[in-house]
Amino acid sequence: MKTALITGITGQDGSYLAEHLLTLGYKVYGLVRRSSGNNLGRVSHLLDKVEIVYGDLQDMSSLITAIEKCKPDEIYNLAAQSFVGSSFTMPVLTSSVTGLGALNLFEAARLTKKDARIYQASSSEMFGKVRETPQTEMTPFHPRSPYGFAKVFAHFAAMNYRESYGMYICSGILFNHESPRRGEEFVTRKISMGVAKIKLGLSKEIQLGNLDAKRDWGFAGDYVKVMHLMLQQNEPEDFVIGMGQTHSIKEFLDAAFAEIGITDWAPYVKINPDFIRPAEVDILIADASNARKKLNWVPEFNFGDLVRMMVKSDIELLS
Ligand code: NAP
Ligand code: F7E
Repeated sequence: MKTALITGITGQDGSYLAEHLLTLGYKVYGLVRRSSGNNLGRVSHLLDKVEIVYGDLQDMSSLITAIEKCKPDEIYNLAAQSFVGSSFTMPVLTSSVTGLGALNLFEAARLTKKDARIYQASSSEMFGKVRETPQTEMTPFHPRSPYGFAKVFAHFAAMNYRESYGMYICSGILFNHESPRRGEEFVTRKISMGVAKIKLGLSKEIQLGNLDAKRDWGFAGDYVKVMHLMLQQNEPEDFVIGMGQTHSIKEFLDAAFAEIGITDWAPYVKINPDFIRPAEVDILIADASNARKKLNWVPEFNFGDLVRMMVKSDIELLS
């Protein structure tokens, strides 16, 4: 039986990845940080199947203790301050957790379990002001937020630990992936939740920022499978993962409101300048042909399926 340690198990991806690895027969440990409230909501249904170890990416001794305890064959580093908007208001914390935190983990693994295979959650936000379209593994980075530059730091740290110490570390450069478990501050969930509230008469409007930005959106449940595949190759390699299709926020609104029979959503959407960022990533679109070819990765859910799933789930949740 293989053993995996997931940092960020309480997040969107961590919860889907834990389910996936349990299905594959893994012993799963999850690193959880201390909270004054309950941060185990997304994994509450798994608590009798996974083992929780307490620690924080900012505290290297807690990472060393966790790795010594779990002796993982595979480590999935999903923990991060992952919200781009908050990274502008908390740039130092974001750099500390999302950037230096990853380095703490690589160093802890180097010192205690150098042969563990490591997955690093890199991001399409590293491409930022894109230098070419679509983006591949070879596209240069030009991050546009503290979150983006913290991820670039972690990405290059992963590459250097691979090259300097021969460690098996892969970075998945994942484009936006969403689900009914997405945090409510992200635009897709904000829309699916807002549309559900409007449908149920609980709200009259959704307040948003820039509606012209375009993203390559997929389903998180599909994307965690590729994290596992990346750690099963003979040689470690970085991969771009996305659907290869881009949609604007307006197109997401079209599809979400269509689910409740509304074709003209303009009366329900207000622009609030508070949600416009100091710098924007205008358009992202992935060329994931390398992953499709080498990892045989085929996502099950397309853009329409995703929007339908999220709106339906939020209507059920609020009903
Ligand atoms: P998420 O829902 O925001 O989850 C983040 C996780 O990190 C949570 O479990 C959180 O714990 C944990 N965490 C935060 N600070 C921590 C710290 N100091 N020490 C230990 N744990 C900490 O993010 P996600 O959407 O699942 O994304 C997973 C990873 O993929 C992240 O690294 C993200 O940056 C990256 N990524 C995401 C996407 C996407 O579209 N979703 C795309 C590319 C890359 P709490 O529950 O206690 O807050
Ligand atoms: O914004 C625009 C916003 O916050 C998407 C994270 O998982 O994916 C995610 O980062 C777009 C941006 O995601 C609102 O300006 C308009 O252009 O849902 P988001 P993100 O910034 O793309 C990447 C790949 C990650 O790695 C990150 O961890 O939507 N937008 N109005 C808005 N965004 C939000 N949040 N709220 C609005 O009201």
